[in-house]
Amino acid sequence: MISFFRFAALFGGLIASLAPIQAQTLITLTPASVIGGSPIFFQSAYNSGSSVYQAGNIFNQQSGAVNMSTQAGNAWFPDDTYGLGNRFVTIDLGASYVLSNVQIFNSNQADRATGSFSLSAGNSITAAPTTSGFSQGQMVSSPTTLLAATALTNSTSNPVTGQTFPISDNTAYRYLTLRLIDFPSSGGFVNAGLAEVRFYSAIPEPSTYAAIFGAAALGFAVWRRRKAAGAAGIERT
Ligand SMILES: [Ca+2]
Repeated sequence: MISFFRFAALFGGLIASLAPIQAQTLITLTPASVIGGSPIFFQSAYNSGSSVYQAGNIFNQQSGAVNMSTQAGNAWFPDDTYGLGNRFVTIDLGASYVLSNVQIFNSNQADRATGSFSLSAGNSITAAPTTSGFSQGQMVSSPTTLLAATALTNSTSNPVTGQTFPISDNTAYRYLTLRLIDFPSSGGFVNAGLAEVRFYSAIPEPSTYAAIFGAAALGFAVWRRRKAAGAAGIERT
């Protein structure tokens, strides 16, 4: 008969084995997760009918290698027509998360440059001011800085090499602002080529909690059954 202590030890081992998953839970986003940013270009994925590279392209390759062999439609080349203040995107994670890190695939092809970015967060949004007749969608209200100016290095390889940046803030946030700070620009576009951005949560997804609870309930039921069998004189080992 399994003892309660043995059950507790087994369950403890299960929890310990899940610990690495907790630090690397991907929050899967889509182009529609971008709810604000550079005028007219912030939403959805690449529009093949123009030369626009929309911000939604940073969330269209959320698993596997980030392939830039067909660069059009895979990256965000921010519009810089309206100045530095417009080099940002507002991201809706869909729920509040404590973030453990952000992974950025910065595709700097031969005609691109390096620069730095910042990341801030909050739990409420407000309509962005309309600039030159264009709506910029939503902005994060009173954002907290998660990452101050942080350098992004070149990746000229294909697939693009990702760079991972740890986030130490333990507050759960739903909305993020990703801002490009000092990339040079030309021809009205910032010379950055953000291919993909992936956010990882420090807290298990609800499905992970369900798995933990399910395993605990199953283990406890087995323990109770064996205990009952033992009390009835049917010894099982
Ligand atoms: Ca992409």
